[in-house]
Amino acid sequence: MSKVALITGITGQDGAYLAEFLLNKGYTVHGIKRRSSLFNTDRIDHLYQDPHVENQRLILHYGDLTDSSSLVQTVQTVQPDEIYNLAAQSHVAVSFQEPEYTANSDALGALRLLEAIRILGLEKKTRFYQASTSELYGLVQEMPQSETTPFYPRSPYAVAKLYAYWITVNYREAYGIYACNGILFNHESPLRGETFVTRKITRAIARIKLGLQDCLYLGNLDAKRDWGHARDYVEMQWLMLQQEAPEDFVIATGVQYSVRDFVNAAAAEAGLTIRWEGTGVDEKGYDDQGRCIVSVDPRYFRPAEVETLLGDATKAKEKLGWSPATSFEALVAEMVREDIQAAERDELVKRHGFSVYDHHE
Ligand code: NDP
Ligand code: GDR
Repeated sequence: MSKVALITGITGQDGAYLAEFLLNKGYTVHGIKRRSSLFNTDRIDHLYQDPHVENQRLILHYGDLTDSSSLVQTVQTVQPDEIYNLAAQSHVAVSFQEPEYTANSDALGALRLLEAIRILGLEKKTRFYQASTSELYGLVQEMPQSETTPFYPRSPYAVAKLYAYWITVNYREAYGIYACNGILFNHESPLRGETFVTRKITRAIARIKLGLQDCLYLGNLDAKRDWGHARDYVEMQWLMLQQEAPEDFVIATGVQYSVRDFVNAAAAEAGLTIRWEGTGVDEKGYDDQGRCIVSVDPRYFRPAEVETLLGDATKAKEKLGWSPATSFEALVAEMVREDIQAAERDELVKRHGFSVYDHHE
């Protein structure tokens, strides 16, 4: 019998990589997707299996982290060996605009799933992975950050994830559920949502290169992050559920770059060089021909910022034998390459007289 996994957030960046990873390992994969007025399965369409064929190994269920009844029903139907709770309102800046919804989905969503395991008597069967985050460190208390670094969340998102972190630990200790937190630092890919800074940069650089966009507007260029590749990080999510005893792990590359460094690397990958001038809100980046292609826009500043994150993944390296396979340079190159291909398609469409729309978010 193949193992059965249930992934919440299967339509997101990590959900797509994890679903593919688990299918390749022989799992039957169930995913929870939200009802949307448009198709929202783009990232997993290549894995889609017709529900009319026999032995379907990828099965989607409608559900929502804010709706206990859908979660209990799905867990009961699926009887999963492993649950990966990846669903979340995952955008830090948006969490300042939707704090209550973020708490409901990101904090209480984890509780609802753990309660489903408990109510259905699956404490000994179902293992639980919680997508915890380096945002828990927020206003960092030490450099680099490890499993023992104190938390200091700086956004409604991070505060909600703090609850989810502790409720996972609590259900492990109180009910003996195999439940653990992966404290993952930022991880990116060509599947990254377009409004996170890395993808926003690679997409804009590609479009500027092809004449589809004039300027990239960004917020805090000095913010520093430890950026890895999502494909590497989902393997770790699985590894964490294969140990004898449940534990929490930091996952990170141990290397840090600023947002400005990321812009420079992406531009170089696309054959552009940027000359920076000015400081703070007046900082701008110019190309070889003196055109302003990057500009700071204070609308992207956050009410409270996380200035610097750098992870220490020694425990994962030692206990799980895990280390990231993709370098910063390779990550940037892959993202820029894929966004140039997408921009080339748009450019072709535009050249043939059709409209191409853009978002500035
Ligand atoms: P994405 O934003 O790409 O995906 C989030 C997923 O959650 C999507 O499938 C989304 O559905 C779904 N979702 C959102 N709200 C709900 C809800 N109320 N009910 C059910 N599903 C919902 O995030 P990532 O894949 O990047 O991240 C995965 C998880 O890991 C998240 O919990 C995130 O907070 C956490 N994390 C991410 C890190 C990163 O750097 N990527 C680092 C550390 C933690 P839809 O497609 O319909 O929007
Ligand atoms: P983050 O990722 O907040 O770390 O959360 P994001 O890419 O949104 O921001 C990283 C840093 O870049 C700065 N920044 C901008 N950010 C965005 N989105 N847009 C801009 O224009 C911009 N300009 C500068 C931000 O201020 C910030 O300092 C991500 C999410 O995936 C979370 O779900 C996850 O938990 C953490 O990573 C780890």
